[in-house]
Amino acid sequence: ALSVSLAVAGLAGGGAAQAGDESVLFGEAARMNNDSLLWGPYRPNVYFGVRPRIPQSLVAGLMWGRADTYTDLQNHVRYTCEQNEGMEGYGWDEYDTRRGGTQTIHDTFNNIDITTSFVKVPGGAHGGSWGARIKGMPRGNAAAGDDQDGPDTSVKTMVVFYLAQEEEGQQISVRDVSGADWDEQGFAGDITFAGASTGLGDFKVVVTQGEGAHPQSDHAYAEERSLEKTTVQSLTALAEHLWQAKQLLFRQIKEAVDYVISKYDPNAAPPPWHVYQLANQPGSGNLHLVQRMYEGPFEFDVLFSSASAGKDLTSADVTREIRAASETFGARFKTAFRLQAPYNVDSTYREFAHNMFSNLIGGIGYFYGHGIADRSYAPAYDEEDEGFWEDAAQARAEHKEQLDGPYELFTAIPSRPFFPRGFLWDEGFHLLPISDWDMDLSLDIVKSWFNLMDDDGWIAREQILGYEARSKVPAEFQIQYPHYANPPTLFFIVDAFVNKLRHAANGTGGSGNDGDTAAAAVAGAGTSSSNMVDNTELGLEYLRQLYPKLRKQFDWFRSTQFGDIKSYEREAFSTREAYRWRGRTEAHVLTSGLDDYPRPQPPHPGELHVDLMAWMGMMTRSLLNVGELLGTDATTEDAAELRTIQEGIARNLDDLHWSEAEGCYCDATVNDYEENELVCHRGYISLFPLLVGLLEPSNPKVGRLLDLLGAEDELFSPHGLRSLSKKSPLYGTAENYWRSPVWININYLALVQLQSLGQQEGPFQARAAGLYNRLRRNLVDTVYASWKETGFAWEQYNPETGKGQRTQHFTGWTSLVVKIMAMPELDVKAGHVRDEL
Ligand code: 6A9
Repeated sequence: ALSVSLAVAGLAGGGAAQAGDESVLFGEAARMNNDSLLWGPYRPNVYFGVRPRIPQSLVAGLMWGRADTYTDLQNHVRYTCEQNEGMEGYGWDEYDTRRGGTQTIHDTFNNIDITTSFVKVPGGAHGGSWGARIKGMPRGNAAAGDDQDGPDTSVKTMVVFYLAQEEEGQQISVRDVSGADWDEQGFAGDITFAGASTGLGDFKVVVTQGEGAHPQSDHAYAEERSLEKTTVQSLTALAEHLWQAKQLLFRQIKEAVDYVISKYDPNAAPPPWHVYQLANQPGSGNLHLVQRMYEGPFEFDVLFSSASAGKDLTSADVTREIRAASETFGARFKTAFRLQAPYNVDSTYREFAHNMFSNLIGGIGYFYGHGIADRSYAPAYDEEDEGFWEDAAQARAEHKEQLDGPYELFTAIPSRPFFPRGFLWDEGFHLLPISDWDMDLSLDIVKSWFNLMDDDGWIAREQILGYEARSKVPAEFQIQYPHYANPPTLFFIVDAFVNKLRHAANGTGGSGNDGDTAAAAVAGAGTSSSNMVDNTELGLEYLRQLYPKLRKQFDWFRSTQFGDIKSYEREAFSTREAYRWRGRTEAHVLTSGLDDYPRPQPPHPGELHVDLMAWMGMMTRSLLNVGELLGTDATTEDAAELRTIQEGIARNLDDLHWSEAEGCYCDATVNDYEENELVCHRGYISLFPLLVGLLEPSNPKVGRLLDLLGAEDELFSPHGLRSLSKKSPLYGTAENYWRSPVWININYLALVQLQSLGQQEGPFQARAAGLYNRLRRNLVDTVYASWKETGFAWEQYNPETGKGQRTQHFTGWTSLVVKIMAMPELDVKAGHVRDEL
């Protein structure tokens, strides 16, 4: 309990979180709560990398590659996650942020399966200790066509594990070892490093000898460099270069190669696995490369022991913890996600669900560094005049962007190989399954995002923090603009939490999943999983501190994304509620999240966007809910104003955006004759007020929207809801990103609303229940089939074939499939439900 109240204290700091702001980020108080979250594979952009949630600290990572030929190793050393490296699937099979788990990497080119297990052991004053077990198991001998004959034990693999110290002025040193284990050629036993850093205190890292055979070389070079030995190179690099560990490794390998070339005739060179062996140069430095050459299977451990834990971690501890983590994971998963028929019988569905969820939660990362923003606040950015998008483009070209921050962010990510960084509206979706598993973890991430909010209430849509993150993004996409929004989905988590607290207060134990309570029971002693759901007082305190930030973001939306309705007969509207996404171009409204979804053409400053209006309605409702639960003076004072806004939104949604002719909601614009006009591109946008739950079940508009949603020649496909109606002239055109493909996040929203309609009395109950059951199965079956076939989750799904497409290994909101599997099938056969069908 103590640690939780301290964590809550961390939220109190106002304004943007700047590095060095002790109260918000680095205070001892915040650190204590961090304990069970301190360490993790928080570098999701690499196949396996460990770091703590501390800005400049110890980081570790793994690289490997096949060393059978000279060119194999040059071109196929694996480090950062990349698409199209011939991986036959990789990722976490089981992962729990507070304990650890196991990842498998099926590396077909290098003909090896790599397993990385990671476990944490609490203890001491610095976030405890951790262990990693790295295993390599050669795959079948494909070249010889005998896949079935078991592993190809002749595969030669170079493995490099590295440790780097990002903190200036802090070193790590190889500890003196007894002469027996060590000579100038390398190490024969365990290798021990010792170091210290501000956040971690003193620590020790052991890379164990482990097991595995080494390749042979009968070349004379063997006198100088023994393949039996592990070599260590201790280097000193510029701190900002440390993330480029692979380049630094290759620089050292080149030295080794040059040495061989200088010594031997190229026609009589040693074999590649010998040539690429690093010279053994152990010592002190901020980068230590530990290299081994293996033939066949191998295994070794990395044991990080925090000195204050008082006890060194051993391989036996790691073995025990890996087993315990796996047992706990399975038990906890069953209570957090009760898979429902027909997905509750076949164990491959369970494996699929474990995998999807573990990749989401195992993809959580910690990012630190500067972002880039254009804070020029140029007049053209007000986007007030006709032709505004051209003026804005001009202004963007003329203004110099600046470094912003540094900031830190703890967040899940959409995709490890392609988008390994925070995206604002993706995050609300990521946290939905994560909050079923560990609400406190979700709340910690929400807190991290709200600490990024600037004094105006703006949070940048895409968080590209630091050199490493920026290296993946073309320059023109790096700049964030403080007048650009993105859907406020973090409010989903606020809602989920408010509901939990309400149920806890009523003693009803919560609806749906009881993940937290159950999980806490299963996890038992030893994990410091604070629980703000059970401890209502702490939960309320968290919300009391978050509320002003939520309100501030809401005010930012209202003051920057307002719609211009002066050309409308304003008296007709109870308030001025009308909204427009800023930052649109002719082709894109990236800020809406639905990038190329068709919008009015040409863009017009009088344009109104129905999806944004719906999001504002959702935000208003959410603020009211928090306020009601808290019942503080401030929230009571806000309530009257918020209710007026809520009524205004409800009314203006219908007055400004509903088309009776089309039977759906539409964007609006001002046409050539200065008249207001609805622009209806039937698809996701047409459904938005329904998707975020703003419509009463008895509202006849619901019926019209279900017509659109359920029509097989419009949105309803065998693989989920299409983003645009199949009948739309723009269906599947141009970039075709949000113009036909099936997206799981929007489908999930639809499913939740269909379920709710299907469970309550109302004129559309039967229809909604039927659509719900079919949509649910279509979605799960589609994501499952592609996973079965390719080993991956995908960014979107083809509405015709159901195949996953665009970004591979998109483990972000596609993981919502886990929640979908845990949603109950509705009994449409019962009573009147059947009659209406
Ligand atoms: C640009 C590319 C090598 C696009 O999932 C993240 C976002 C969503 O928020 C959004 O709704 N994705 C969706 O329409 C991916 C955006 C990636 C932008 C990266 C640079 C690098 O090129």
